[in-house]
Amino acid sequence: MLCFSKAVVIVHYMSVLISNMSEEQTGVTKKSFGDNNGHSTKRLKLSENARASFEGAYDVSVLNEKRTQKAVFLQGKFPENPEADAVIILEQKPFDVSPKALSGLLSVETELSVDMNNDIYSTYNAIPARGICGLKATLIYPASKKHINKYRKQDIFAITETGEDYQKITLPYLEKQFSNNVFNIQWVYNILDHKQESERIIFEDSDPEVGFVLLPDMKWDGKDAKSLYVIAIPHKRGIKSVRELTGKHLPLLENIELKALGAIKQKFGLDRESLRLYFHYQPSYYHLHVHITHIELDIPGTSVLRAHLLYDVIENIKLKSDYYQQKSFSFTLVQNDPLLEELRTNRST
Ligand code: M7G
Repeated sequence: MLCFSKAVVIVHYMSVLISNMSEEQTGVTKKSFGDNNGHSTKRLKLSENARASFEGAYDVSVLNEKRTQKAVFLQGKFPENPEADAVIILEQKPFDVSPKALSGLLSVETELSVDMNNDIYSTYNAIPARGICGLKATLIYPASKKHINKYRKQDIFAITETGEDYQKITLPYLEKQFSNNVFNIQWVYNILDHKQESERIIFEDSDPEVGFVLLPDMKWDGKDAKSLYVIAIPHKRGIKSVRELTGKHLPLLENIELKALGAIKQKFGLDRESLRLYFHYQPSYYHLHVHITHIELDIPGTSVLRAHLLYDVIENIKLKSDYYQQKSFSFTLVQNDPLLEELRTNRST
């Protein structure tokens, strides 16, 4: 119920923003959205799949709910395309603790109704003024079955893949998926080609062999450095994951480590000691990329069953050029992931 009312708030807020835009800015060619905190925003180039509101969403079901993360993962449809599914993720944003935001929050504008009161203790249902506390909404539309599976609550299993399993099972499986366009990484190419998100780029080295683009991950709003989450995406195409890295990629990895750290220090004032730089194995998207997050950010995807530190990867490759072709990887897969069945049935161990 709470989520529903918050969802209504965000839909309403987006509608207000849209109504404030000029005609040239409305529809799919809209150039910008503001954000909920009234910060000025850069003008964004929007893809044709971006929406002005969630109005008319139907067949909505809950894929998963994470109470500690205060997030709900929904599946639904929009009237213009009953064939297409959407994944909508609604999350509570961290508080803005700037003096301006706090004085707005602790004011008559925040409606209080008492839930409980005993002596010096009281709790309230507090409804802040519109524009003070928003939700982060993520839309994947149209969403593939793989996206829906990714966000659906499912049992997970830890499985081990040897180097031989990768060659004989995982790689052929991935190639089949690529040819069926299941692992679509158009969003990565849009970034590398400056077709989308170019205004968000923090740093770029355009060398085709060792260069990369550094920009905020979709999960980060780019504001609070304590929740920094950026990704470094190499310009070089065709390296699917950490599994394919060898000695010849050392210049690329060292370049990312050096220049990404330099750019983050310059822009956000954060040192290497406050950051983790890592790969995911298995990743969701098979174009090599490095995740860079603030160490205090407590997020899924940093566990021993998925994250591989960039420093360790560099060191291991220096010790043995084909380390990542030889190594066995353990990782988790969800119940419905076809790769789980492939590995369970065919792997050597
Ligand atoms: P991953 O390890 O392949 O998969 O990381 P994961 O999502 O299961 O962690 C891909 C990373 O890219 C994730 O951290 C995503 O949040 C991020 N990401 C995904 N997409 C589709 C986009 C996008 O369009 N823009 C940006 N900036 N980040 C994205």
